[in-house]
Parts: sequence; C-alpha cells; structure tokens
Amino acid sequence: MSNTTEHRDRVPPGQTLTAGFPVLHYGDVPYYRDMGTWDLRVFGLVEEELTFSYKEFMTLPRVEYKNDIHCVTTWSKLDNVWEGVAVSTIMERVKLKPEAKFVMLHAEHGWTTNLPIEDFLRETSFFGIKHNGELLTPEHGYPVRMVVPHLYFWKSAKWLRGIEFMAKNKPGFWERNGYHMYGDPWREERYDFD
Ligand SMILES: Nc1nc2c(c(=O)[nH]1)N[C@H]1C(S)=C(S)[C@@H](COP(=O)(O)O)O[C@H]1N2
Ligand SMILES: [Mo]
Repeated sequence: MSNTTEHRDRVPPGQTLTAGFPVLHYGDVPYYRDMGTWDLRVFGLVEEELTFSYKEFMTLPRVEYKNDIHCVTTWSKLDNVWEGVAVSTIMERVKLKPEAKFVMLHAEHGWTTNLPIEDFLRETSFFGIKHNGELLTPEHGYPVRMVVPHLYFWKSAKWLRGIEFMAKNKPGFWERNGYHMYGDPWREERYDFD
C-alpha cells in the first residue's frame, strides 16, 4: 500500500503503510495451557503490590480504542480497532509512591521495555485484549499486551505479566541492545548506538 496523500499526515517520516499485521518479537511465542497460572503483577514503587489473576483481569471493564501503530522496522498500520482495559482502571487501585517516574513493562520470558510514567498513563495507552474484533492471537500477545500507540510499537509489550514503577529510567531489552530509550516515531527515535 502506498502512502496516499490523505494519510500522509498520519504516517511518520521513514514509515510505509502495510495492510497486514506483521509479527515481530524476540524469542518464542508462549502458548498457555492453563490460565490458572497466569497473573499480572503491579509492583515496584507502590504502597501495596497488586496481582490480577486471569479471571480478575478479564472481568475488568473494557473500552474500544482506534489507533495507528508504527514499528521501528518502518511499517505502519492505520485504523486498528482494539478492545482493552484502560490504564486508569488499574491505576485506580494502585497508590504510587511519589518517587515513581518511570515504568518497566515485564513480559513472558523476562522480556522488558521501559517508558516514562506519563506515557504509560496517557489516555491513549491501554491493555489490549482484542484486535479488530478478535482475541489477540498467541503471536500478537495473547492474553494481554500493552498498547502505547504514540511510541514505536516495540514499547507495546506482548504477553504482559508485570508493571514495575521505578524512580529512574532503566533500559529494557531492546533499549539495552541499541534501541532508543524513548522511541518517538515523529522524531524518528529509532536507534541510539552511542
Ligand atoms: N514480549 C514482547 N513484546 C514485544 C516484542 C518482543 O520481542 N517481546 N517485540 C516488540 C516489537 S519490536 C514490535 S514491532 C511489536 C510487534 O507486535 P506484533 O507482532 O503484534 O506486530 O511487539 C513488541 N512487543
Ligand atoms: Mo519492532
């Protein structure tokens, strides 16, 4: 698909539109046999740690989101429709310590990615459960992935298992391996190999 004039203002520099939904990640796709062992842990600089079971998380209220996503490997996909849980729904139950300024998202197999707390708390960020009407496939992050559409898509951790609040910024998996600490697609913050 070409970058048509009507879409140009939605496509960041150096990106090309794709109609498909490419799969990109490091390591193996987790296939869960028993969701009874799945949990999502909220920890770090919080007054009290919180753990959601699969059942608890799936009964939280859902919101519909529409967005465009931009992968650092230069594909963009417009007009995604998602069903997910608002970050505020989780944060209503969490009392942050005042030092909390950054978030580390923890995925299955120890994969991580970092972002500033205000980007995590943005109203457009959410915990994705369905994409274009279907439950996430294992390849795309079943059962829950983070979605932070205003940053490159590697910040949108698939197979999310933990949310850690931190005082200082720390690099996650790709950030330790040369990706940018922030990853704004409009500024082409792709790699940072200094
Ligand atoms: N847990 C986990 N999440 C991840 C990754 C990964 O390697 N592990 N890769 C990221 C990268 S680099 C991209 S581009 C997107 C790709 O998401 P998709 O496969 O659903 O298109 O997932 C992100 N989330
Ligand atoms: Mo990526």
